[in-house]
Amino acid sequence: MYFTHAITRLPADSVAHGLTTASLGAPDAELTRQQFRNYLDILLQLELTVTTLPAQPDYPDAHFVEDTAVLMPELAIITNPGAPSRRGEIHSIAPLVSRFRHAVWLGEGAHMDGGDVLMVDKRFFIGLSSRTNEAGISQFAAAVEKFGYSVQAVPVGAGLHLKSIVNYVGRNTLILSEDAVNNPAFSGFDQIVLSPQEEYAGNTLWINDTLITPSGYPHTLRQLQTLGLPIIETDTSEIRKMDGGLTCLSLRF
Ligand code: CIR
Repeated sequence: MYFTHAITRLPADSVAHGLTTASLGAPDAELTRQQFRNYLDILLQLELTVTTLPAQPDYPDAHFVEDTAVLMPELAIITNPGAPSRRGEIHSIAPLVSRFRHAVWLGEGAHMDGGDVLMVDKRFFIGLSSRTNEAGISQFAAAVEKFGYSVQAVPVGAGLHLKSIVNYVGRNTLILSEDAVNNPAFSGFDQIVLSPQEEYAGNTLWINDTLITPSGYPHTLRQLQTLGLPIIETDTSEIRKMDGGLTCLSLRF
């Protein structure tokens, strides 16, 4: 998958009012924006065309745009986010996504966060989580299977989303938590297993064969270096305080 575009949203001053389980204290809004700007610089350095939407102060989680849509070459799914406080975010994302892709909306009672959707070529692994339900996965599958995609549900125990604990990092390799290692869904891949103290670094983002990884996770960095791909480290301390990571901050297509 080669990406040419990204959609992002500026974090609002109200970021600290978003949802979190992290117990790491309140994020600083200005430092959040600085870390976001550094992230934009990386996307631009990778030659993506980036569209950045204005901040949405009434939706303090809205800069985690990944949760609102899933884009593939043939279509886009507009999700119905699992957290009630985030459902309104889709109304400002959908018109923009619709400029690039035919958009299919999940219906009533079907819930999904894009953070649960891991796409590897024509395969989707979708976390069955506190945010994504079976109806969400089956409606998603009905929309994408006709384009030759397979969909496999993966129950998520620990962590907010599937991609909080499993990500694709190129070279037929997944980076994943110890909990996910023995999941048969992932048996066909080479695996980089995260040490429990560095689990957060599992949210490493693979874009056009470059890896973007949070700074401050030296063991994971050494493991990633074995892949031989260029690696960019960036500080996400404030994003992490709100349960966010590098994948959440953009929609890539
Ligand atoms: C939330 O709880 O919804 C946000 N505070 C964090 C969302 C992170 N999104 C992602 O990992 N895709």
